[in-house]
Amino acid sequence: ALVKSYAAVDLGASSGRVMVGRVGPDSLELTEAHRFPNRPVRVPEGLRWDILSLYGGVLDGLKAAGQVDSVGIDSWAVDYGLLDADGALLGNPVHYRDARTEGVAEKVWATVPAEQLYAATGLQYAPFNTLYQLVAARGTAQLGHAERLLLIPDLMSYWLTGEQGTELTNASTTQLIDPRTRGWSHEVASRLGVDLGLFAPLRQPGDPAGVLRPEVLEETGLRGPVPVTAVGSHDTASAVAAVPADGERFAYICTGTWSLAGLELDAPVLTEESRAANFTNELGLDGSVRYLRNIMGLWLLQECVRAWGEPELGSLLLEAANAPALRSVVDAGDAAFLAPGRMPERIAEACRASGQPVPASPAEITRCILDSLALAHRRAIEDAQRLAGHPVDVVHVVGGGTRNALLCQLTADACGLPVVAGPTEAAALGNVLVQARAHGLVGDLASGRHLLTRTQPLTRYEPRGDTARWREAQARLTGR
Ligand code: ADP
Ligand code: LRH
Repeated sequence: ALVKSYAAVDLGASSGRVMVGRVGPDSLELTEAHRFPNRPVRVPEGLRWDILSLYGGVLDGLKAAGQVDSVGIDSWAVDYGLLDADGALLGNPVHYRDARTEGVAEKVWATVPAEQLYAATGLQYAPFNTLYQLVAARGTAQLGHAERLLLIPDLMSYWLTGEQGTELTNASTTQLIDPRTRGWSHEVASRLGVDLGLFAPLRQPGDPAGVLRPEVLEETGLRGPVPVTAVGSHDTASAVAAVPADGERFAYICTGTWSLAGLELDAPVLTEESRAANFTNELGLDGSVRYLRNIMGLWLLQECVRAWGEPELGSLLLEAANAPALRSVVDAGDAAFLAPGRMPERIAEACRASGQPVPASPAEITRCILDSLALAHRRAIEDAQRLAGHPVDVVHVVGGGTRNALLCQLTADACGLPVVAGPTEAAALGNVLVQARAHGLVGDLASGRHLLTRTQPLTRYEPRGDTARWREAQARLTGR
């Protein structure tokens, strides 16, 4: 049978990887060619991505992947590189956790009120939305010299091919796209003085995005031509494309550095109630909308583990499983946890401030984090169903957090719904599926998902016990 190979470059906030997907008429096999750390660097001017080291990792990964029929690239959202008139990168891309956007939203809302901004773009408030970053950068020498802005996956694609574009799913995280027309919001841009001419023309997932440059072929040992195919270049768009759901009555949680919890809809929800609940409408494949809330995710644990000197995760999670349940919880949706540093202390402080017992040992703090994440998952999925009028029977958990059985079980318990966990490398699989589809190997979103249910290992967790305990824990945080 005919089998094709696709390289999926997937850059997450904590690691980058190049995966190879082998796709046949009824088969899909994913293997890891190369994985490399993604370590942000703090320089005097702030927190930056080490973009050249990431690009080096991509090249190493393509070399390790060997001959493939196409390459697709996805990464975390919102961040970008600026190019000068010669096409050279101007400085290191700013990390979305950098402090430069503090206080910027208030300035933006003085010109375009938050209600109007939501009605026009459907994007939840997050300090790091590209729009706020661009307003924060106004007047800097770097932005003054910029002729082009490329989002991170588009920048990688440009370096690999020499061709520029702005892929739509990731563009929808800039807060400069109208989710109804799926085109630029000229009004928001002009009222806020953002030059849309900085952006390269929009591309749709599945569009051709050039071929690997001769120098890239030489460095990776690949035989040309190797096409690059635009995929859902926002990692969350790719991950949701690989949710192995059947039908429409499902919620998903993409768990990694973040937890992105919500629904797939066919139209945005732009009500005032939805804005107040901080739900976002990001654009997905085939006219779909990702209606979700950003939750701090395993970032909370990553930062603690870093503070504790990197103890082994497996034994820490075992101890956490035996620690008392729901003793203290924090609001895992709170942007107060966005910045790096002092995470165990910040979590302890939040517990103290809400009058709960203060977790002290790593096991207790880990349990507090996982209970808090499960609680935030519950709340997001409950709110999303209500706000969108879209009930669900099952919660699909994908991403790195599927390795955390305790988190999956607690999420099932908190939601009072079965959790189906897997695939772990969902973003890479969604990336592969869009490439395979562009080359005529798989059909629509639903048939790609069906292929996943037949080929990928999935684990089911049934809800245990009574959701009243979770309601009570929620009341400690919000009184509701
Ligand atoms: P991102 O794409 O945002 O970089 P991932 O989807 O790779 O994130 O998920 C990373 C997270 O997965 C880690 O923070 C960690 O909590 C979890 N994880 C990874 N490996 C394991 C493991 N062996 N056991 C439990 N959790 C794990
Ligand atoms: C996850 C993610 C998420 C964004 C955040 C900046 O990697 O793309 O969807 O909100 O990074």
